[in-house]
Amino acid sequence: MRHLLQAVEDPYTADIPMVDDELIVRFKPGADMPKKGIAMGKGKGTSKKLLRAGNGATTGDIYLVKVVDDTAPGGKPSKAKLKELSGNIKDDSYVEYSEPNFLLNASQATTNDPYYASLWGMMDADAGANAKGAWAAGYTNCSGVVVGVVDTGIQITHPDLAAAVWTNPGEIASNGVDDDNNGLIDDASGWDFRNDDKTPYDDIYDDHGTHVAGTIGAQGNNGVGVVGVCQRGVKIIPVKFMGTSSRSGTISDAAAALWYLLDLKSRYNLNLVATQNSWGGGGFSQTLYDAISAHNTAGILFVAAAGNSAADTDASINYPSGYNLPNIISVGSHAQNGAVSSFSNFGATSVDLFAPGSSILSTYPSNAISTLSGTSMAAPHVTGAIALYASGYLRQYGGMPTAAAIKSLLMSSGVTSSYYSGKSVSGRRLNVANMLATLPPLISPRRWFYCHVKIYAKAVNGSTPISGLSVAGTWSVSPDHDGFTDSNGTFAIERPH
Ligand SMILES: [Ca+2]
Ligand SMILES: [Ca+2]
Ligand SMILES: [Ca+2]
Ligand SMILES: [Ca+2]
Repeated sequence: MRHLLQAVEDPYTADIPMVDDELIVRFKPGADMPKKGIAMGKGKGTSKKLLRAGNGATTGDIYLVKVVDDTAPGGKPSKAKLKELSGNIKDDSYVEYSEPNFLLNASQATTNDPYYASLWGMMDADAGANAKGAWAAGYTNCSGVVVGVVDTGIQITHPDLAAAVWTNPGEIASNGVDDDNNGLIDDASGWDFRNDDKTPYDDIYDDHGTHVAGTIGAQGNNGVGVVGVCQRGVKIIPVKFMGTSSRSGTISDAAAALWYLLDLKSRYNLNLVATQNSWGGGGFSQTLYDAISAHNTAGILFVAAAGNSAADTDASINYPSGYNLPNIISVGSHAQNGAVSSFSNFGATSVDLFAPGSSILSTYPSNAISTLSGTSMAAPHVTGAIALYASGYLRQYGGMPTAAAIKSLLMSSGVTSSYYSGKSVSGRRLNVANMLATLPPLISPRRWFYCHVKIYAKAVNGSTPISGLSVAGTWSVSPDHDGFTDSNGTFAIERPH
């Protein structure tokens, strides 16, 4: 069976999380301690733990083996190196097999991020938006989906954010050349429209955008800081238009940021599903209205903070959340007990829904984390939910959901409460698990491996069914190895992420 599994897919090159310096090794019966030591040594390995003792006659011992790469900083091997070390161990005649120690976190709601328990907005207790429930159903990954964070800058080197920062595929960083010919030199990781330069992070005053970005996509299960609604996979385009101690910007720079994102979407065919806009002020601007309208035409949602004036915005319009455009989602803030936050704007026709915004812990400049409150903190919970749903939909159905369908689902899947009736269009607060529950369930990692074994067994034996297989017909392995088709139709198998 092990050979079938290994042949189906090279796990060391696929996007499958594993402990980067561990292998699981099973020895053959008769391998004594010195022989095991020699075998492990061939892969720069030492015993970390005896996982299961063999019976001595027919089954050998199974060990967790720690390996090191002498040439790498900290001794941590790359995936390619881990594969090489595993192969060296496997080549020893006393070794039955050597395989990766996969991380089975995909369906785990709990992560190892140290401040996980403090993220009430992500939880299923109290009035949390229950991203945890979506994670528990296997939806942790936002791969394939891009969002634009239009804000102050973002600390793109933050250890909990770096993996989520979008990279411009057409731009070579720091060569002084506008490689993709979009008018901006070296816009390798977004752009700073406030200062007209390539650095989307400048100083501590880029705290607001850094915090917002973390709620969307701080890396999960990396042992660092917090976790965003998207535990991994999301790509955030940092588009700075506010800054300095006032965290202020201009309509002209905000519009330029939106035009930039619109161009990137079409230029690179990005699944840019939403922009995150936790800012407001000014009066009606035709320029900004037209820019957001152009995003509407392109199918990009515009998630906007409803504002922090504790005001009824049906009576006094807040911009940009109050523009009358179908792609705008205006988000108010609620507290941990579900009540509308004291500072939050509200409006029966001008605020679409509420989300967690009081005392929200997220990423902060200088590799830190910090607690902030505001509708600014509520909106990115919604943007993260949109990205998580869109990515799940993309994987299940092979295409992106429409902006209108996403907005409709957001509005209908939330939790109702008297707190929100008369104060919002939906009368609801965000519930991420309810959104993702409308997608087909993901299968468990164990089930997935089983299916792959069967696929391979069929593939090497042509059209003749192998005894013991439960599905007959002519199969073909799909290009991404995530599913197969049989003669009776298509049956997709989802790989948990
Ligand atoms: Ca460029
Ligand atoms: Ca360049
Ligand atoms: Ca800058
Ligand atoms: Ca983290």
